[in-house]
Amino acid sequence: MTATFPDHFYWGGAVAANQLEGAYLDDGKLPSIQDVMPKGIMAPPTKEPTPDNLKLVGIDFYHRFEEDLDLFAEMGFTMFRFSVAWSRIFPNGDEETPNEAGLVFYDRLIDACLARGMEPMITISHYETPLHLARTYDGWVDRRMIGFYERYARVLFERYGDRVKYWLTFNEINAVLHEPLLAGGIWTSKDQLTPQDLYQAIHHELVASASVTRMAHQINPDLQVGCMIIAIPAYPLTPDPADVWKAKSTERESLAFADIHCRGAYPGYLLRHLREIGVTLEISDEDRDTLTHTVDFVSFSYYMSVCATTDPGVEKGEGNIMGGVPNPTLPSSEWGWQIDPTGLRIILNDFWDRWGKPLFIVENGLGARDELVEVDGNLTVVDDYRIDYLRSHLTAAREAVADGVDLRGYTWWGPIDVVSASTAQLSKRYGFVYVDRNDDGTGTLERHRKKSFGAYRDIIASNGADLG
Ligand code: BGP
Repeated sequence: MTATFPDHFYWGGAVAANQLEGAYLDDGKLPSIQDVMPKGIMAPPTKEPTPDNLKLVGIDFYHRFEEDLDLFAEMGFTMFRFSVAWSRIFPNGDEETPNEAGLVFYDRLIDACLARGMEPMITISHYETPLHLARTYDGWVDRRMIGFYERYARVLFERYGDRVKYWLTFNEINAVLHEPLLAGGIWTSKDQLTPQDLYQAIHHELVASASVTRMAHQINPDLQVGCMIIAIPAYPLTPDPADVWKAKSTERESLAFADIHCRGAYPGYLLRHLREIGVTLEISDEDRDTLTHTVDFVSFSYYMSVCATTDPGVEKGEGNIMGGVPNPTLPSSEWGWQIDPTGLRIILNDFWDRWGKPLFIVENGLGARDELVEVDGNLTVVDDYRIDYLRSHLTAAREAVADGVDLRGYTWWGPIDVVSASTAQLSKRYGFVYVDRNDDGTGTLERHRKKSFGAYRDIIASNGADLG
């Protein structure tokens, strides 16, 4: 029997404010950390925003979102995941009152989604801590961040909670382990940051996440709040049990974050790790109580898998924020991310078995260089490689559903080309819609449907039955 997706499955796309909105100082916004990261994670931040930073203009979504949402509606999206730029709402982050003009922008965006039949899913914090909080407080190292974040989240829930049901607290919260500035707003450079400060910052983020989960439920019991992690299955490079254990430990670095969100307490294996590296966390009784407020669902990004080995002679490959040992059986993208549809089925099953909570794939996609060509008088991209990626991953997800996994939705990363989070390039494109903007900042910003646009539209129209 062919596997099928459930009725009412959500189909859509996902983006982050800093990677597409542009308008980085409009209507009272102040810079976020992204506005001083012109090279993404590839270089240290600059002192001030510099013109070579593509994110300052992004793809000008701030002014063109109606037209872009029309394209998403044409593909049949029923969900659109986006983030709120914290520094539009609280420009410095530590003000008492929010910036009304920033709130109005998201009123308009939410209403535009609803008018087109798309359920909004909001990421409260997606790699875009207000710059002032990073510089003045060292981001999440400072416990006062919990209060700033709670105030910000309360404003969002009270303002939009009547129209927005699905919320994610932090994008890829586990990325803070590897990229403390990006995911923790921590200004101290990676090589200077102590494990003590890093894990205390992580603790503050986890408490803040649980605290606003409780808050959302108090404000409106219908709100659904999820955690969001980077999901990267780690396979043992060899059958040597030492490699198997290494793979398990590698996965646990990430799973710990969702274990805490789902079970409401630190797992024993993480407590052991903290003891072994000499970290003593400051955890109050109130913190422990707050952590018991667990999430309604688990969401994750999935791009790739890695291998793990204890052999010191094996080199790590390129890759997503986490990196890892390359798998000799898998092909790679132009950026070294290994393409592994079966890995998606594996983690969907693992996550369902582990937490028994509904799951959302809120990011999945292929970053590739695209060539704009003319076909039948229209400019387009013949991106069969992206269509293959899409179909193979959805086939794996559909198998997981047949395995009994409670999967609720799929939002492709970057349904329209956006600036890359890791490399800050525009040439690393994920979209079904091409945006005419180049790495040197040139381009008309015009939008063009790629071949994959029609493929995704057909998949959605058939509720995932038509996977080629
Ligand atoms: C995830 C981030 C996104 C996104 C995506 C693709 O890690 O949540 O913000 O950009 O990866 O990564 P990149 O843009 O680096 O190719």
